[in-house]
Amino acid sequence: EAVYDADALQSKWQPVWEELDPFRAGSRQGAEKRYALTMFPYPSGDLHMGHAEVMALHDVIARYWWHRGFDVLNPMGWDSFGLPAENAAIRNDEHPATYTYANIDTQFHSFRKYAVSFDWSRRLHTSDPEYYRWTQWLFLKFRERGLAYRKNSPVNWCPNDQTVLANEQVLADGTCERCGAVVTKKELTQWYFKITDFSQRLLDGLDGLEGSWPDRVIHSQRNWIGRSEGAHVDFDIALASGETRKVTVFTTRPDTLYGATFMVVAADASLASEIVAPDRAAALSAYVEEVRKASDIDRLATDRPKTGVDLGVTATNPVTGEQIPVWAADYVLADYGTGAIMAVPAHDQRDLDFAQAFGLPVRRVIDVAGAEDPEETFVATTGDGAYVNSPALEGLGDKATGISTIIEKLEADGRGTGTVNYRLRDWLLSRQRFWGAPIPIIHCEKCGEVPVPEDQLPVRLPENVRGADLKPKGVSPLAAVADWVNVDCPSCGGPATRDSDTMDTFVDSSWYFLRYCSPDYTDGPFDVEAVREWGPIDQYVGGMEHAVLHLLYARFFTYVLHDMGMLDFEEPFTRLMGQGVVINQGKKMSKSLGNGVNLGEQIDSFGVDAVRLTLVFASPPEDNIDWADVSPQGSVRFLQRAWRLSGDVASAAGVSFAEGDVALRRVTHKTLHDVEHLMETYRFNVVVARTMELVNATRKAIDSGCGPADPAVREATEAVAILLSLVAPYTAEEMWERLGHTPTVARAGWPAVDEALLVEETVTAVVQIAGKVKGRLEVPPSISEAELEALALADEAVVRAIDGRAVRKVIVRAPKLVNIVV
Ligand code: ANZ
Ligand code: ZN
Repeated sequence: EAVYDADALQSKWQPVWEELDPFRAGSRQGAEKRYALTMFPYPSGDLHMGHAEVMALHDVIARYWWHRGFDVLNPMGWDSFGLPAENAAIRNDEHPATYTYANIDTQFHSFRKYAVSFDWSRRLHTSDPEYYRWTQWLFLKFRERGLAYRKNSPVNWCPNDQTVLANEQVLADGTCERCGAVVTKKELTQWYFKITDFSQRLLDGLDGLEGSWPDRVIHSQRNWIGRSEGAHVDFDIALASGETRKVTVFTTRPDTLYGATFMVVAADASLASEIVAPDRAAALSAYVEEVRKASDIDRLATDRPKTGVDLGVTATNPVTGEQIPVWAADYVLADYGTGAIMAVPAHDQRDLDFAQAFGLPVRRVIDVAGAEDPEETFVATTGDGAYVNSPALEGLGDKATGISTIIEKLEADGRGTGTVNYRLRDWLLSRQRFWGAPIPIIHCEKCGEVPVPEDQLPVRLPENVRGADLKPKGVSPLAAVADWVNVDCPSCGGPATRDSDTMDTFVDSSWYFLRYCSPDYTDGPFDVEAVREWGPIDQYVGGMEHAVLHLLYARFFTYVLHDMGMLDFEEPFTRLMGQGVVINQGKKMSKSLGNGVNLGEQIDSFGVDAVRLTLVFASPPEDNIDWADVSPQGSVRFLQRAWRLSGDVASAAGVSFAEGDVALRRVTHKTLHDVEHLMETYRFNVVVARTMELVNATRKAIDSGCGPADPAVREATEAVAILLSLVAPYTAEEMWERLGHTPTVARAGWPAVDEALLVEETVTAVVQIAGKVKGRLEVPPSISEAELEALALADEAVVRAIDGRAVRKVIVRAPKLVNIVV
């Protein structure tokens, strides 16, 4: 007898599929189109378990769509700019392209072996000049629309990677997303995308994604955009020079204005140094030195001892007319709101801590029932209550009325306005690194910023750079490449220099999914018609570490391209599936723990199919998978069992019965029917479980008499092959061939479910009263005694026959007989 040999199946079928090329998008003319997308990998090393998991889950969907008759676009490429290639180039004295394209090649071959149903004709690499030409073009278009601009401001700086980082790339603990170093601040002139123009639209768009995107992703994006309603309130500051300067604060509680007993401005904002009294200036600059070392997270922490500097000037509270002191402190951030706050110590704990530390006055303006006086307890009261010490508000019923009343008053007096504030900041896109798309701008002393003319794109990266040339020095390595950086100004022809920064790699990945629709297009980043055909993406699958970064940036790009008239949709990803991660022995895999699982070794030991099946079967997609808890060996055994069915059917071919075993047919059709529903809710692990049950039922049917030649056995085995093709393509293809079909099972189509076979089989139960038949019930054969008794006693004919007499005894023989004694 033949043996199941995963290796042999892989070497047999991989070349056949490569020849057949069954997953070409557009190969099913006239069919409804579906776009399945999975996040493209970064080419560092070979594919790992994480990739294997995402791709296995993603492929279940794409392959299912082919079976269901759709014309499917399922492309793959590489997010191939970025730091690891640059670091490797420094180590190996090479150009970053060497590492990048070598790894792409390795990963490509692994993908092929792993047998994901990609359309490889659409492959792209973001580091190819043909691609980044359009990244640069988009940058210029954004700039034309005022959505890319340069400004000088304190930015997040990673001292290890020697580059700036976007806010989104600084983790909650204030460290670099990439390398874990503590991020500091540095004053630099940098390029930004004006994503803040889209805050409200990006927020509104999330409403429509509810139910189609994981809740936690929607939630994190809402938080990240961080909408707060409140007011801008103007305070006049009497400067030491005798002049008056208007300073605006942002507050979510303008109704507490009567309790604003001092004002605080961000120590590191220019405002502080502009208003400080001359005799306090030295103290301020010493303090600012300290502040620059702290991360934003630390600065906002409530449990941190409060520090600050009295600026030696006073502001007028616009409703009380009082002169209140103005301080600079680090707990007010320079780039949030207006960088200045009115402090209401009675009702804000940070303000109260500050007041306590520096002996500043506290005035309660809300009397919260049952709460003690914050002036005595040093616990700020934040609950609702009655307004006190607030002439314009006393007697008002609630906070909302208080807020709207004070805003009306401020607006009438010309001292403030109601406003909405967002936490979202503009996207800092320049990076002082080499391996990215150069920013296509030329700086000319005479003309200023001059865009590189479109017909001169791409601005190619120089090739004569390697190893030590790439060492981080705080400015981009490109700045030192003289023959690259020095150019003639495109506008006046005079001497000029190229912008030497490159773009954040998240720019590259913000539009790649559009490029896939027409990867070789040369008249623009994408063919508008092709995207109209395929877009938006019906199903996106990827890691949830991108909840805010990539998924927010890609949405922003899509909104802009929509406004440019290039897209007719605003949201790029109609449905999003987020999956957990593969861990080992309860912990994240890591070099230091030595608990890494090598994908290649797993494949060598168990075969591609068993690894894929194990990953899909382990848990619902969103859960983490602990590799220590799963059994790839068990998967191999199951695949063998399934495969053996096809052998049995093949050797019994020729014999045929008219009907086939109905019980097995019911199992087959019920399975197919249920799988259709399980697919909609991503219950892929249950799909595998149901396939296992079908294999067992088929084996049982063969053994218990109907034999391998029964057409119901063939039908069941074909269904198994098709179901397995979603997760274990090699085994499924081999089964398909043994069943007498030509490849490929991937394009076999989904078997039609016979509704008649879904109706559960019933038997007739007879109900007797005093030995006479009084009723008949159609019941499932598995009905319990109790259920049958209840059904019988509720039956209309039986109730009529009992006619109100007392029931003395009920004898039940499920599922056939009920005898009632009255
Ligand atoms: C007075 C007040 C009284 C405040 C009160 C709160 C409670 P969210 O909701 O996060 O938007 N704030 C404003 N700008 C700030 C900055 N640059 N750095 C630190 N804190 C800042 O928070 C808005 C509130 O945070 C504002 O409302 C302000 O304090 C503070 F009982 O103003 B509030
Ligand atoms: Zn010029």
